[in-house]
Amino acid sequence: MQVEAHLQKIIDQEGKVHLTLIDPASQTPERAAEIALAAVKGGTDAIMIGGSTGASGTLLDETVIKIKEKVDVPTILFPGSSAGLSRYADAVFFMSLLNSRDLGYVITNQVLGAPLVYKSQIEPISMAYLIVEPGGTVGWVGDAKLIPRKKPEIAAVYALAGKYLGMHYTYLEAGSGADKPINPEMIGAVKQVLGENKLIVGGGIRDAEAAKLCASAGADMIVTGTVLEEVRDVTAKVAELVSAIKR
Ligand code: 1GP
Repeated sequence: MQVEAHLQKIIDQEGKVHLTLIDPASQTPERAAEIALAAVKGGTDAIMIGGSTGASGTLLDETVIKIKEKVDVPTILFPGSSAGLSRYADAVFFMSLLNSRDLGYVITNQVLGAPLVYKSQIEPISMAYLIVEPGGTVGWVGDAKLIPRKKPEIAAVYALAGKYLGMHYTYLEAGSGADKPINPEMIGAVKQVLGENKLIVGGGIRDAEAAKLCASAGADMIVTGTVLEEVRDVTAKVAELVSAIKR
């Protein structure tokens, strides 16, 4: 499956993409697959699988396998390190945390992970990963020099550098479970410099209003994770988010 081309097609046809994030460390592989199936019924376009802590090894492999047994949409790895790779997934966000102070998250994990991606059938999708205040667990683990919420121009120059380095996607991350999503001013400033390159926004998006605000400001793809672990009716919640962002 050519995942990047598939997502582009959805953007061409429906305007925006919704991504469901599942952290293998948060539930059993069986429960992860149930959440994925419910999300697909609600209209999500792909399942992202990953997390900052504990999303590796057998648990990661089994989570990917179980999800793939239940759903047909692409599975995309969202690795916290080179340990976050699984040969069973369709694609990987091959990302560099550009605003990390730790070279490990900028390039070393990518070097360590590259051979597995090369040997497997996982499709790498190049991505600039930028962490904005408050940043949450991933900001701490990734030793990010957090981009201030009210400095859209800093996010924009990082995104521009990522684009010039050849990255196709840019991900603006507020941190999983953030109180508020990335603000529309920052999303707009980043999308303006990205042009046709794709912008993903995630962290703290819990309802239709927030999703719509991010999408209207310029996000091509919206990620939701935490809220789907919290609600009883995953299908209804995803349907609410999807209908808020799609044409
Ligand atoms: C985290 O951006 C994602 O990496 C999703 O955030 O869990 O807050 O939806 P939430």
